Amino acid sequence: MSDATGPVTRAVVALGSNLGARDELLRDAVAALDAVAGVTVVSASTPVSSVALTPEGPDETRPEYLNAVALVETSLDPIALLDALQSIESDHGRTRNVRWGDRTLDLDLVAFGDLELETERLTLPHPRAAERAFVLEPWSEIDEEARLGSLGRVTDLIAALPDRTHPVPGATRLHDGRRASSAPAVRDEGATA
Ligand code: PH2
Ligand code: MG
Ligand code: MG
Repeated sequence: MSDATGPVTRAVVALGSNLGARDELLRDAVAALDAVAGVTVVSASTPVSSVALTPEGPDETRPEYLNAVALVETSLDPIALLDALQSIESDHGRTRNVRWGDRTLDLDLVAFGDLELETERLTLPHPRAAERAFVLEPWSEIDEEARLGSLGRVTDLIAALPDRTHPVPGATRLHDGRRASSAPAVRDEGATA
């Protein structure tokens, strides 16, 4: 199905959920993403909590979001990756009736290597990512050096934002970042060094 022989690109995927078993939905989505032929999840952040953003601004009367970011390596082209994201959304009960409405699962392609693209279906980098703490903060957790296209360092963009996300007590990373590396999966609990 996928072209596994194509060049490998590092892509950034933002995950969000404000309906249902949110943490489980995000974890399932990361596993489903990793299972797509031609996609390997390199790491995925700890979920954070954020107030629902609407076209009128933050709305505390709406269910809160859990948001996270996954870094993937893919041999797919950006549209094929977008198709895969949308099919994972549908598999997890996502319906598309209200723009910016409450949703079980939202998977947004934030960046695809350094590619700049503007088509009806897909704009890269994601045109609103720079304003969204719920994208930039989890991204910087898993890539401190991340840059958002010509807009510069993600950590600098975060510093310029008025709002913050909130940590979720007891939350753990959606992907530990070891599976995709060549390093053995050794746990370091109990190490004293
Ligand atoms: N996604 C939206 C609309 N509003 N608000 C938060 N906090 N997090 C989101 O992921 C989000 C949102 C549309 O995709
Ligand atoms: Mg979105
Ligand atoms: Mg979306």
